[in-house]
Amino acid sequence: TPRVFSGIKPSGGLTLGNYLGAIKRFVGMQGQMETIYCVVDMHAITVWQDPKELANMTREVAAGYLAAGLDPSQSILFNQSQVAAHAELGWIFNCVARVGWMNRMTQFKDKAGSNAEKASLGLYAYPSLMAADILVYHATHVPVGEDQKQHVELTRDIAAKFNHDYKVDFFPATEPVIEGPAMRIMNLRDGTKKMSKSGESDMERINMTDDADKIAKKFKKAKTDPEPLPETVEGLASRPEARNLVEIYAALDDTTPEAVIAQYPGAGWGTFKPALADLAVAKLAPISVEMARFMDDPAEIDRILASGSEKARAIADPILKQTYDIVGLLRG
Ligand code: AQP
Repeated sequence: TPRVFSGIKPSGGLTLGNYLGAIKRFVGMQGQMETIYCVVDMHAITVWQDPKELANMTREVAAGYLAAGLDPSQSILFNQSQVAAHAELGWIFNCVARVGWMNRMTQFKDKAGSNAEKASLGLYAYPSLMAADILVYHATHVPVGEDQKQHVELTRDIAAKFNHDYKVDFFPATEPVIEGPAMRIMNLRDGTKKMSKSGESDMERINMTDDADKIAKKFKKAKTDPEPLPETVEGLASRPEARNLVEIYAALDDTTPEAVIAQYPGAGWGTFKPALADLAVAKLAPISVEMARFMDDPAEIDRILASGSEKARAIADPILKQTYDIVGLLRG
């Protein structure tokens, strides 16, 4: 049976990239299949996190899920560290995955930068824990943005090697679900870099908690080339900043870049940017109001995460037990 798993790291405030590339699609899959959505706090600590901030950001990601429409009675919502099976299977996968595979992961290279020697071992092994997050539920579908595609492919490689080494047909081949116009939302100041929670400047990103003025200001200051919008989408080909703004508009409005260009053919930035800001405010404001309401009651968020963790353990623990049996690890 199809089962969806995905997660978001509480490594900073949620961005428009997380919303369009992940959360909005998580909501779209709810009710269609069994859905399990996690706040992956153990991934967040692969780089330094202030403990108080980590707890706060974990609640903020949960509040973002709830405010956008994830419903704890329809989806399992929880934080990773409350379900020990993720870490336990992660260790087994560290013994299945090869160092050479990890060396090919582009996200590690991006995040570790030129000083890989000083990166945490956890950051290096991150994709192996991510494979465990997915496979401890035998999840078949993982909605992610383009940036995570390589990690889901590695998950398939780990599952295949485990099945092959132990001569079993146990872990499924997971499909990354990457579709729609917003799979890679770019940084507003540099159209060749992705929009990230932990990017240097706040002006690079739209945060889900930004108010209308901030959103308008950030789009107004967003980098563009001096040309107006083209008459057809082909004209966006070598214009990363222009293409990004058109794709953001399309994703927010549930339409295609073609339709956006058809609506604003040849428009100048003085017309398009305010229209984009108005659309973003119209879509995000109701969610940010709800997020603030949830954040006012942290005990309620903690209760929802604890109850989701219990449901998650009910699926994960038997799969982990079977894995231990296959590997030959005794568990009475
Ligand atoms: N810019 C983006 N465009 C589309 N999708 C995105 N996602 C993140 N940024 C974009 C998707 O959001 C989900 C959660 O990502 P994550 O928090 O686990 O890790 P990340 O991809 O490393 O996100 P950030 O925002 O860039 O965090 P930091 O700066 O802390 O590393 C994933 O499905 C991701 O594809």
